[in-house]
Amino acid sequence: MENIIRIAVQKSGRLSEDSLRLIKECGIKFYNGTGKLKSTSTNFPIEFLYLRDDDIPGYVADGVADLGIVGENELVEKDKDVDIQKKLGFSKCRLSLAIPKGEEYPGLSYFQSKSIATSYTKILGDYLNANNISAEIHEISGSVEIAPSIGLAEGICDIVSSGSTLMMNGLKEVEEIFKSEAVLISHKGLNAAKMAIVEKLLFRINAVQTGKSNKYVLLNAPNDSLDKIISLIPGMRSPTILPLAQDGWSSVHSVLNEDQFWENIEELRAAGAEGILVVPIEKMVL
Ligand code: PRT
Ligand code: ZN
Repeated sequence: MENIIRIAVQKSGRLSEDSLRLIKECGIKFYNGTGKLKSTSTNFPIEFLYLRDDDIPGYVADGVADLGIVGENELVEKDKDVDIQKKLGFSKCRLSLAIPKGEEYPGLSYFQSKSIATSYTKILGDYLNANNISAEIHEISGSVEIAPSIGLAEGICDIVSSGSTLMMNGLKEVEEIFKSEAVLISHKGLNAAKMAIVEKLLFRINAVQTGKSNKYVLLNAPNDSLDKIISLIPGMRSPTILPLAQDGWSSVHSVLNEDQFWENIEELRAAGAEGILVVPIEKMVL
């Protein structure tokens, strides 16, 4: 069992699909039939445990799992001692304070001596302490948004992404107290054999992420504007220039960050570029 790592992922919920997709994009094959609690990859030394997200930080801290994918909100709330290897860029959300929308909000002092319903008692408690507010924290595990309307609490602290759940429940967001996204965590003190496998996985995750933020761009350009166009899309080392069958024209191939492409598109066209194709990159190793 030494030369295999175990990763804990959410069994079903907002993190599961993106977690498994990322692993698949890394070229790691596995079968996750419904209802399975455990599976093993056929082409990479990794085993999967399918768990509730609440349990993932603890399993990784205890070393039952070597790695885990979990939201930062859950990780910080559970207060477990693990290493964060990488932010994964999905399941982005925020933890916010909200109050009934008709209430006037003068600032954080609003919450002084009030009651707040939340599932995140640690993050909220730390935040209120740091801001010298003393409020009564009412712990509930779900449907936090209905607490004010049924008289359970005066405000709430919960995860928000689009904000529509707050709106539907007659609440307004007044303070963002924590920003979260999915993170890859690891057990502290993994041995060298396991760490080598983790490094291999990280290498692949980086290649997938770098590929996603870059595009392969192909365009046709008149030869007399090539210098200008090359300066706009410099590429990894330098662009590839191939002559077209038509005299005086070339095809230019380059790789660039998508934002950089959009920033330069007008100048590229003004310089005579045409037939511009932007193609996704699956993996990219720098
Ligand atoms: O069963 P298990 O315990 O594994 O799952 P869970 O029900 O505890 O968690 P799940 O699957 O709902 O969420 C997992 C993680 O996804 C969270 O810990 C966050 O890190 C992240 N995440 C991202 C979200 C949201 N977006 C989100 N919108 N978690 C919850 N929500 C809920 C929020 O609580 C609120 O009820 O969605 C509602 C708000 O959404 P909007 O879009 O209306 O603002
Ligand atoms: Zn949960």
